[in-house]
Amino acid sequence: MASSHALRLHPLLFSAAALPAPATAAASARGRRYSLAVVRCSSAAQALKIKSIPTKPVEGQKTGTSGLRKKVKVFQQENYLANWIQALFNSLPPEDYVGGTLVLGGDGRYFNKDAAQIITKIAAGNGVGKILVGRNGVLSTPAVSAVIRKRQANGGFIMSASHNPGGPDNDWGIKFNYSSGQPAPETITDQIYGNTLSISEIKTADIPDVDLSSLGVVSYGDFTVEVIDPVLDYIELMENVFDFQLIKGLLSRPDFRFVFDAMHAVTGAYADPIFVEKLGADPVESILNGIPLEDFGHGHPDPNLTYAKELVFTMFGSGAPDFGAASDGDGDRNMILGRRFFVTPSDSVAIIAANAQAAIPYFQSGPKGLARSMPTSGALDRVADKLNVPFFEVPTGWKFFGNLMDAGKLSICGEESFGTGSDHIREKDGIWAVLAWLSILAHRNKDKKVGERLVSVEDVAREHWATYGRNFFSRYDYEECESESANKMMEHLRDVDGSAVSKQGLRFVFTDGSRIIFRLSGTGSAGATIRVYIEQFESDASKHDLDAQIALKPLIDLALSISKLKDFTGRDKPTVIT
Ligand code: VG1
Ligand code: CO
Repeated sequence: MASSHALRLHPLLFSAAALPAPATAAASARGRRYSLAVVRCSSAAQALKIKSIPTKPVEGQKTGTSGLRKKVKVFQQENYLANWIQALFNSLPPEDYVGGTLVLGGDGRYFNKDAAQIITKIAAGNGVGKILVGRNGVLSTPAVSAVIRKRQANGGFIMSASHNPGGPDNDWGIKFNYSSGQPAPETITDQIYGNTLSISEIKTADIPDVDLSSLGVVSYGDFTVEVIDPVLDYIELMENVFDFQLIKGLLSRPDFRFVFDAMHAVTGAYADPIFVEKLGADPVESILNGIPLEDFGHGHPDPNLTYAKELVFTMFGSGAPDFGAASDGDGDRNMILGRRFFVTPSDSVAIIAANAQAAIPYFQSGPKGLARSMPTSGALDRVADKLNVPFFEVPTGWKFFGNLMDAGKLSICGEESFGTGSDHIREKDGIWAVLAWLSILAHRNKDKKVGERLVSVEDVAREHWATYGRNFFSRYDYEECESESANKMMEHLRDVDGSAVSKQGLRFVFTDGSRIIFRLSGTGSAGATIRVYIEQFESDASKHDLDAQIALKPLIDLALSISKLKDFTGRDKPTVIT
């Protein structure tokens, strides 16, 4: 098989132009029931004093796949963050922020508290009317998107490096979302970068640090900061999208066991109020690592088979629960597991799309359209075909889905990198994906009596493959390789057919539809991460049982040999296999 692939490969370049258009947080989440009693309200009547601080450009402030991500120590350099924030205001039309409202939140990682004060003061210094900030600066990425939309804000800041580790020696990041709740498009991020290269002045308000620890409103002249509950708006939205009674019926069954791993990251603040308090999951067994910590408990908050170790151990061990899930640093990714069964994210989005109309009230008229990022497997394409709805392929990164959603053409979409979501907001949404899966299982099992065999996660996936065929998929990540050798490897691959450079990566598509894709990550903060994506379709149900690593072995071997990956990088094993 490998040699026939080798003879018929057609390297294609992917071009964007071709496309259609902390402990305290958990405690405060619990405390929200009493929150109305502690609302502060104060104002300092005098006019706001604005200071102008001279500054110099700093190199390297170009945003990647999702915002600006660097080591904390880099962000702690004088004016490093302030420069970027001021460059952002210099890039936006004044009518988009002067007198307007911006949302501010983050995943609770180290440096967020300092950053929240810096951002608030520069926003005030540039004429922003109001900052809506999550208590203690906490808001998950999907919650920021939800709050922007619900409160009709002009945009918002997300303080997070997402799945990258946190703490004084690790990563920090910042991202700006626009009024639809969607990550700023490249036109804006390119302008911000341009402005970081010529910046000479930072405008900041001369106000004291704002107390973000309790709910309330405080004003300085015309500028207001409102500290909001990080969970309430988001829960309300989830209750509108899903049938909570249906899910509660499943989670309170004595014969269904559920576990969610918050990885000591932001969803720790959301998991208990949603899964336990609202939906009746077991308060003792169901939440793992539920206390958000500034360094994620020294963990790597990336919900995959390598880094979500505790969950994987639980779900693949004896006496495993029926359903397991995890989310990342900022709560936008998800991993779905059944008992001793991994649902690959490319399959997960396809399965959610195929079952959405039946199981999720928000989609009762059926999805309007479906979309995936380029390296994500074609499983979703087959569902779009069958449902007879429009289908779109976009480059890697959630910012490319928003316009299609705003145009009413897209309801459900996903990325192979554990990102799944819909047009209820403009970000991928980890808890949404978990609730979507629980809805599917609840729907399938709603008439099952206790003691009857329940339809499992694995059953749902196998049925899906039997209907649509199986797109075997795997991704190999080689993290923190030496940048120069990674670039040389990509150049070597381009030389395979002499094609031009494309920042979206390089893909080899075979006549049977199999694909090998090579990409360099745009979210790392040190060295280069090489991603190799491998996909092969199998319609024959008798072969669906195969382990993906076995089914894909010939293609994987071919990918490693044509890229000469080992020669270039010296790596003989990937850091992460999905
Ligand atoms: C990765 C993923 C991409 C995702 C991005 C942001 O980017 O591959 O699909 O959109 O992270 O996700 P890259 O360039 O490293 O491959 V998150 O949860 O880190 O904001
Ligand atoms: Co994330």
